[in-house]
Parts: sequence; C-alpha cells; structure tokens
Amino acid sequence: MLKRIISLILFSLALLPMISAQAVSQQKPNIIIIYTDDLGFGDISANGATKISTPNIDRIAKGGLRFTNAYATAATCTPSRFSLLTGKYAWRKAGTNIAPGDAAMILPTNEETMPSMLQKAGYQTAVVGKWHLGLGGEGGPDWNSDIKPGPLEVGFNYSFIMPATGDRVPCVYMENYRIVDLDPADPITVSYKGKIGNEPSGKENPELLKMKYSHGHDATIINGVSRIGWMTGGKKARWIDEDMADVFTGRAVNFIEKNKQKPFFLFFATHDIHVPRVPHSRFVGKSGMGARGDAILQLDWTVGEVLNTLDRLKIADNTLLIFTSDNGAVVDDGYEDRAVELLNGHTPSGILRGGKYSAFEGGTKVPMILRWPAKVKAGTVSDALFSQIDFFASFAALTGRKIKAQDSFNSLNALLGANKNRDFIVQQSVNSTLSIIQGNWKYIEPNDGPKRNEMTNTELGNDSGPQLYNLKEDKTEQNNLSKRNTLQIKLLSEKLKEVKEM
Ligand code: NG6
Ligand code: CA
Repeated sequence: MLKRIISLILFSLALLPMISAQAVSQQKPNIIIIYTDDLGFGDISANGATKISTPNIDRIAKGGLRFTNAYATAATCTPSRFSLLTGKYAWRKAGTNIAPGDAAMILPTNEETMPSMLQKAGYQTAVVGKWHLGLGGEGGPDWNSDIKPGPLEVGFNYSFIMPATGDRVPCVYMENYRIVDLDPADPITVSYKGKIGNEPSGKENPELLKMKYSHGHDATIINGVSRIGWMTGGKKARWIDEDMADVFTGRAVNFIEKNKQKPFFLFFATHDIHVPRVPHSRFVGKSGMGARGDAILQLDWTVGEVLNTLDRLKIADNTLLIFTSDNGAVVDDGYEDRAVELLNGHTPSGILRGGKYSAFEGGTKVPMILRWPAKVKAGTVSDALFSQIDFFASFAALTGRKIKAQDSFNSLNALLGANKNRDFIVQQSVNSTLSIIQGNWKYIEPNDGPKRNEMTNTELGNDSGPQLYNLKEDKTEQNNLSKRNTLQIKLLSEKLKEVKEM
C-alpha cells in the first residue's frame, strides 16, 4: 500500500513540470505596442529605405509579420492616441485635436479603454513615454500636487510619461501622480497664453539656443531648446533631451523585468522621432542625415533594447510585439535641425503623397510590424487593410473579454496573418478632413482648408471638391477620378455618412 502511495506521489511529481510548462504556454501573451512618433512609412529599411539602416526594427519583421496597408486613425498625435486607447474615432469627440501641454485629460474615465479592459483580463499594464492626451480635471493639471485623472484612471497600473510632447512645456517627467524630482520650494507654473516669469525665451534670446526654431517654438528655453508654451520653476525636474531615450527605455525594460511572470501590457510611446530631435551623443552624426536620421538610429537602438530584454528573460516567444507610428513623416517640423538639407535622397514617406498632417496617404499610412513567435509565422508580409482603431477589439478577442467599442472591430485574424480584413477604415487629417478607404478606393471629403502647410512643406490633401483615388493602381494619389466615377463617389460618401452617424 505504502509503495503504491509513494509511486503515485512520484508519478504526480514527474507530471508537475509538464503541467506548469503547459500553464505557461496557455498563459495569455504579453502585449507590447512600441508607438513611435512621426515615423514615416519609408523611414525603416524593412519598408525599403536604403539611405538608412534600422537593423533592430528589421529584426521584428524577420521574426514576424510586416503590414503594407496599416493606418493610424489620424495624421497627428493626439487623435491617433485617443482612438487607439478608446476604440472610438477621435473626430466623434470635440477637443481631441493636438492638445496643448496644459490641457485637461481628454480620455473618458467612465468608459472601458484598452488598458482597463486588459487589466480586467488579468494584465499588469503600463504606459511609458509620450502621453499628449491631457492631464487633470477641468481647468487642467496642478503640476505641484497629485495630478489626476491621468493614465492610472484609464487602466494603467504604472505610468512614466512626458505630459505632452518634447516641444511643449512642461519639460519634466511624471511618474504615476507626481512630477519626478520636483522640489516643493521651486513649484512649476505653465502658461499657453503668454509669457510668465523672467526666464529667457527663443524669441527674445536666440543667442542662447543650441538649435534655432524655424516656426513656432519660440517660448521658454529649456536645455538650450525653445519650446511651445512658457514655464517657470521645476528647475531640478527638467529633462535633458539627450538622455530621454535612455530614460524611457530604462523604464520600459524595468517594467518588463518586473512583470516577466505575469501577462503584461506595455504601451511604450517613444519621443523619437518627434521634434526637437536632440539624440544622445552616441548617435550624433551616425546617420549622415542629421538629427532626424540620428533620431531614427536612436529609435532603432531602443527597439533593440526591448527585443534583447525579451530574449534575455526568455519571454519573446509568447510576447505579441507591435511596432508602429502615430502618424506619417514630417521633415521640418519647426526647428533648424538640417533635416531637410541632409536628407540625401531619403524619402521618409516612401512613395506616398503628403506627410504628417495630410489627408493623403503620407499622413496616416504608417509602418507596422508585428511579432509573436508562438503564433505568427516569421518573415511574412500582409497587405490586409488595417487600422489602429482595431487593436482594442482585437486584444479583447485575444484575451476573452467582451467590449462595447463604437468603432473598433475584432481584426485578430489579420493580426495573426490572414490577408483579408474588414473592408473600410476612416482617417482624419490635421483639420479633421475625413477620408474613407474601402477596397481599392479612397474618398477624401470636400474641404476648404489650405492645400499646403507652407511651414512644413506638406501637401494637406484638402480640396473644395470630392477626391477619389484608386489606391491599387494609383498608390501615389495622382489621378482624382471623382468626375469619372460618380458611382464610387456616391457609394463612399454614403458609407462615410453612415459611419459618421453611427
Ligand atoms: C504643431 C507644432 C509641431 C508639432 C505638432 C504636434 C508648431 C509650429 N508646430 O503645432 O512642431 O509639435 O504641433 O505634433 O508649433 S504631434 O505629433 O504631437 O501631433
Ligand atoms: Ca506624432
């Protein structure tokens, strides 16, 4: 009898590793979104760039699935991020365009969001990097006390962010509810209305600048760079632009290390390659393309650090890693960083027309690569039509949650490699001109907005009449077929109207 019991115990013990191995393989995948800023479709060698090399980003493509028809929902940052996290098109809600640095939080705290949904699915969730979705209640944030609502109120367990953008004050990091390294004796004040305090500004003291501005960006000088908006105080807390990629990457790696045994969701929103482009000295001059190219190399290094961390912790296999951008490319976005003159034939938007801010493809068609070794075939390419609005519903499907998201559809099949996906998506340009893509066709609604952004030298895609392009035959949107194909115009404008009224 005793013998039998002992052998039974031994037998069960022998099974244990198998059971736990199975438990691990059945564990929900970790999810990481590396959300880059202003990176164009043509900015990575995986998408055909030849003047710059992005070996780490390309590693994701070699080990996973590269999309050729993936879109951000907007041609600027705030609305793209809003819809990514809420599953709702930003143009449905007023006040979701490019947010000033002192805006109140624009995400809803009483509705489910991507991070709060994943939290309920058992994930540890974090945001590291650029926020730009407003902070604090009505009237905006008080930078010197607990700042809420913010990321923690929409489902992130941990947050380490820059409040708005690299070129907007306040130039400080915020961890959970607090500004990092803030000395209470030197409180922060911020204004977007007019000058406060007596610190030098780019406009009054250009001789103090290490990089001049080309448009806008003439207010308070922080770390030798003048910004949008004025700030005083918080001297000890101010960031050093050159260290920013290291700081954010360090936090992202830390979070992954701490949570390696649980399913985790990391929204890693890099500052690169947004302006001001002030990379660390180890990247300066390395691309031969000036600050913009050097920032791409720094971004590629960041990606490498994340990949190496997953390898080192042996969790790469069950980690769904997505690399994409919040909007298309811009070259001169307001600083004299020689990005234009040093381009050297590089085409940030690839063959696409327009760029950041634009209703043309260059505004919203972005690089997107995904890797999930356990489930997705390596080295594959997909031309499925995909919009970032669908991450929310797709992750819900992946983790077994039911959600009510107005515009987000479950496109999990496309994320796993199916070449067909839902048949229409909607994008917005900087002045909220909407366009809809369905099948091969793209319709841009009539808009009286300016045709060009002269400062950034971008075609905005506005026209007072309707525009219709056949994207299969005319990827560069040269031939407006609206006069010749009135039936398509009717179908697409009606479809867009239907979506607007949804
Ligand atoms: C614009 C800024 C630009 C950039 C953009 C937001 C000027 C002249 N231009 O208003 O530099 O900050 O806003 O970019 O100030 S985004 O990627 O965050 O949407
Ligand atoms: Ca952006």
